[in-house]
Amino acid sequence: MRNRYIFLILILLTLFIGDSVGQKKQLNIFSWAGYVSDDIRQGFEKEFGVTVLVDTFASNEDLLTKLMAGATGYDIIMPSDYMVSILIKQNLLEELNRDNIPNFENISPLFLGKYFDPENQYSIPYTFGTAGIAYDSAVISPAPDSWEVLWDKQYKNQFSMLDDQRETIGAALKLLGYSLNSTEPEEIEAAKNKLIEQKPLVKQYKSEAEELLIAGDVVMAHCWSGDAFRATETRPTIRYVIPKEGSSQFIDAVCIPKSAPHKALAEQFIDYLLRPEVNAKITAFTKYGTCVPTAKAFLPENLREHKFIYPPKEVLESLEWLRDPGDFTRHYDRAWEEVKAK
Ligand code: N2P
Repeated sequence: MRNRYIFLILILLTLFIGDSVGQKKQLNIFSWAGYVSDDIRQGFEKEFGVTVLVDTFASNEDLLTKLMAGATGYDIIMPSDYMVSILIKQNLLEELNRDNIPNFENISPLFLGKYFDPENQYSIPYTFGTAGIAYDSAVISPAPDSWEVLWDKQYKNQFSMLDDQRETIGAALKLLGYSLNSTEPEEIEAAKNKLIEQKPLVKQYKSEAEELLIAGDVVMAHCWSGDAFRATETRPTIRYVIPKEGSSQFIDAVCIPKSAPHKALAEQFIDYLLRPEVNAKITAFTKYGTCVPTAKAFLPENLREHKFIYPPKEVLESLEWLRDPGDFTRHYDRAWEEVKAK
């Protein structure tokens, strides 16, 4: 009899403990690789008594495809500027309730009211950066200053290109002297042909270029500024250049998808990210710029004004934002499919 009681109590205890663990709320983030540090994740988990899971995508188009295919379960997503406008148009984003995000006021006005979400009803900025070329100065000399270097046969199989249709078609468009946002079919055709011509030289199309640079798999990469910056920590001879023909700049945003299961928690997370000391951790980890000026006080000197993050004025003037080309997107889709299929 006594044994039976003990058995029953054990079962009840297991159920109870199991249940309270099962009840822990989960915040599901869908983001770029190398964007949410363990530090940020665990800080939120501890303070709010929840679990945070991070899943990654490699491009804005990947994110869109998954959301359009009905992916649910994500509470936080991190699209770039032009993709924010596309997601708004597709009615896939939840409006943010500013009352739940008091730290919104910490954001610099420089990063608010942009074309992709003029009232910031759906997005807050996470980081900003550029695309360019990272190269190992111990191997590549003279220092490249043009996209042309990515078509130079002597670097066959030694470099990677972003696995990103807008960025990579964009690099070819820029080399040809066109806009990143061209809506001229002949210009897209010319960029496509340029990329097909380049393809035999490319070691890999990969958006997480810092991994290739750090491993020494490539000595040059079409990549984003923060990823190049991160690679320099392991390989100090790595440099980053924004080609003279111009390139792209971006703001990556934080949004809540319409289908988010935990909206209130997602808003708490956004507010948490906007605390100056937490926001500083974003820059310290990703090596992209902070949109919260008071975060700079928590950053080491070298991250406050670094040229990888803050290019000089004449370089800034050569940058374009990627924009939603509307129905013309299918020309980009098709050109990219053809390049990848070759
Ligand atoms: C970080 C990727 C940066 C995203 N690994 C560029 N929008």
